[in-house]
Amino acid sequence: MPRRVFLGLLGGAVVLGVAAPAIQSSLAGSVVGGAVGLDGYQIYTVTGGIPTFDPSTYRLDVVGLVEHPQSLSLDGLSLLGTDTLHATFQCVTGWQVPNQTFGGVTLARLLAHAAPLPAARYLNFYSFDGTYTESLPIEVAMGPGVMAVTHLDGKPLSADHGAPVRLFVDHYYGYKSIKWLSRIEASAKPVTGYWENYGYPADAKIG
Ligand SMILES: Nc1nc2c(c(=O)[nH]1)N[C@H]1C(S)=C(S)[C@@H](COP(=O)(O)O)O[C@H]1N2
Ligand SMILES: [Mo]
Repeated sequence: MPRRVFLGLLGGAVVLGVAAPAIQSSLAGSVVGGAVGLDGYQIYTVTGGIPTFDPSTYRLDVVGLVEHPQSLSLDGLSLLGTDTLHATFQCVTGWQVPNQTFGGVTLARLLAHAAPLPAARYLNFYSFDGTYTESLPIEVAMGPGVMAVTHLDGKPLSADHGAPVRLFVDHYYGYKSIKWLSRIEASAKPVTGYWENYGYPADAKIG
């Protein structure tokens, strides 16, 4: 079975609410046992599809409890500079991809422009797939291993991997690394992450 079909089934089960967390884990496990992408990643999408975007109108919004809300175009984002991070990508289901080079802008740098207010305790993340959500405590998000990623191994991020911008959170399981990122909200409270709603721990730190 092509993995897209597999993931479509997984997404469908989630939408219908018929899959308990244990069943979902075993479905995710089945995907891992199936086709592996050429680059070693499994491509996951809870909606069953890869969302499209227009590079000329795409914006990454930084909103909520911030002094200076941002609405960054791709050019605006790249003008903030380029950070590079060498790390291993690791999914909670067991697969991992070592020696990855992520290019983009650390959230610390991004957030320096937005200037979070003292009441901001979390960053909440939203995908333009319309469904996936995640959060991080702001002190974690400000660390050196958390990046708005636009490049993987020197090439622009592919649509499958979350183009034009995905999060990468070093030392945390892959479900924190939301794809197709379009909104970052500084908040007093964390939003419930997509998988956290099905029982995955909100603190996804590895080890
Ligand atoms: N929008 C969105 N982001 C997502 C997911 C998803 O299904 N949708 N899956 C998460 C999980 S569980 C993992 S392991 C990684 C997988 O990244 P990849 O699809 O680039 O391999 O993306 C994370 N971010
Ligand atoms: Mo994952």
